Amino acid sequence: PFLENVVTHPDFLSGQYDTSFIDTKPELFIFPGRQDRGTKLLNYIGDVIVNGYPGLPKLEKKPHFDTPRIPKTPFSQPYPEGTKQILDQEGVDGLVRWIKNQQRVLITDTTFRDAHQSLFATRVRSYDLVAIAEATGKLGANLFSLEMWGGATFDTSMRFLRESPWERLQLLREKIPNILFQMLLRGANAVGYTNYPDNVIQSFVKASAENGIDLFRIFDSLNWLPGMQTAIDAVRNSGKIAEAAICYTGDILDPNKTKYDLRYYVDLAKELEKAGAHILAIKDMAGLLKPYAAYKLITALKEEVGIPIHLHTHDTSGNGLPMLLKAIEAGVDIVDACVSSLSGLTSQPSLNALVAALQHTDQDTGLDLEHLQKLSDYWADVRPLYQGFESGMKTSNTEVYLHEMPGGQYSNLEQQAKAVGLEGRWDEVKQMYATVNRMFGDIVKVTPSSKVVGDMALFMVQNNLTEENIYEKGDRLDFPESVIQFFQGYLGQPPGGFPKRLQQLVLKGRESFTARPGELLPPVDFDTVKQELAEQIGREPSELDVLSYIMYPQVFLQYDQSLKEYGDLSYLNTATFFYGLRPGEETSVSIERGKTLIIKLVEVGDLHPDGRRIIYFELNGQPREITIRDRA
Ligand code: BTN
Ligand code: 3PY
Ligand code: ZN
Repeated sequence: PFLENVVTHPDFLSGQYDTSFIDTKPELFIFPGRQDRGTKLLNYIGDVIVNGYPGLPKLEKKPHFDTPRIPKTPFSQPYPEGTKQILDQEGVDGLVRWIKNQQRVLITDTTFRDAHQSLFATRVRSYDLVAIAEATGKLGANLFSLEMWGGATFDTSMRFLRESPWERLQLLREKIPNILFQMLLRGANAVGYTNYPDNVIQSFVKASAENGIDLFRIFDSLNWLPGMQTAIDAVRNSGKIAEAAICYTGDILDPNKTKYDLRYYVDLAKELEKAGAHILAIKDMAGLLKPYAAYKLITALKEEVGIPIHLHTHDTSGNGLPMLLKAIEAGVDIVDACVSSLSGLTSQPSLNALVAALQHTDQDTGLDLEHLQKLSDYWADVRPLYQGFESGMKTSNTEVYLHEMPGGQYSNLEQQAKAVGLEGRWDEVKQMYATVNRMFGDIVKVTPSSKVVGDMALFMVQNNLTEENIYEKGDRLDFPESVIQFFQGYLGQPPGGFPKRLQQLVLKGRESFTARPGELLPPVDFDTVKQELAEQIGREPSELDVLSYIMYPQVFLQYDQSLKEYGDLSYLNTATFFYGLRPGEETSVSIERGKTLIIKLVEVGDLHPDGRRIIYFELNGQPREITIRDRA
């Protein structure tokens, strides 16, 4: 709805239009035409001022934000050498040897990816990441890695932030040459929600490696090994680190939960080691791994596998830090945390607290608490800019042990529930999420399987379905597309298979399969796609554009349309991007080295009878008027 012209109109995109489309929707055929960058930016800012930013409530007045404090000390000093140099000089095997030789526990900082994915729906912009990148490289040089890409960031950066995920990677790589870059890769789903053909996975991994990713954390949303093998092989072939993940669910200490017991995890770990993993990850995406369970799990895994173990969790229950400490006691090699001002709740446990807890022990991390404080201060200043995307969760909550919702899903599903009219029924949705999991036979819930459970939960609450009445009412209902595809086998096979009765109810005669989807999907012909895309966007796409388009066709086209209409918005500061300007306020936008635009809002004009407003700006001191349609 934001980009309103013909090629982004839903009827046009879905092919549901005829020639009367032009007569009934003339406003969609007004194109901004060829404009200079300044005018394009004014159009964007004008639109945000008049209509607000989609997904944020439109405020009467732009809130005040403090300028984030960027630490000054490190800029004159060179980057200390870090793990990136070990990898580049000694290769993957050398790095793995180095990990094993460390007495201390190593730490991955997830601030640039999972922390904001889990706290505010993955909305952090490149602008705010790039601004703190150099300081992070210098002050955090003793970190093992930065998780800074993949997961939901690829989608959201184009869809909501109108910026290129690839450029983010390149910019950060330039500014952080010393710490390993880590991404989250959803196995055969890459960074999407559905399986892709094998050659797409291979090309995507290759491009990610070439543009700066060193370590790939690979998981399958059902813990189905065949869904991970192509990605593991592709990462190994790129000369990068293949970290294969076990997604943790249930509770190995609970004798009533037998489906995912210690044996299950140990067996899977051995399979992943055999499959070629350089590192084993325990991916506790919901924060279900409890402290004493962690001790037991890590102890067993250290006995049974030879590769280093990397532990990831979420602090939703409040048990995150004690859990990490028990895992460290049991000998885990690497753990994930994030700067304290973005830690806790559905995010990771606090890096600062962990570092403090280990000071003066034989596990001392070598990280400097004062340095980390500076990074945390920066993010404390940035956080209010994203407040509108935060969930309502105020405290940690052991309810997560009941609904088992991944941290990265919580704030998103809450937004989705509001969007489909279930505001005020969030408690019911959470309950239903647990019910759906039971109905599905107790599955691993992580993107994309968690999205299927979430979609089904919303669907059931909306349609007043229950575990009991679904078999009568469900005959007449079309289930959500993601649920149908899940039961067909498009996300792979869950341990123990699908519940047959529910599968039949959902599929209504459609066929299902148990083969690996990647084997059934024909390879993508990149040249053909490139031509098709060139025609759609009217320019020669880069290889990276083609990959983005294959991953997210509509989202990429919308992003490209945004580039044409508004230019590259990644240079705008975040307060202006989300909230525009207030009358009299001025902002400077450095659009390239040595080229700065000074934009001042003078006044917002009255609403004209035709629904338009004139916005009076100054651009580099020259008066400029922009006409914006008020969609209120
Ligand atoms: C600052 O100067 O304080 C913030 C730096 C932000 C840099 C942004 S990131 C996206 C865009 N592309 C660039 O090369 N620079 C800006
Ligand atoms: C993702 O796939 O984006 C996740 O963070 C899963 O935990
Ligand atoms: Zn996570």
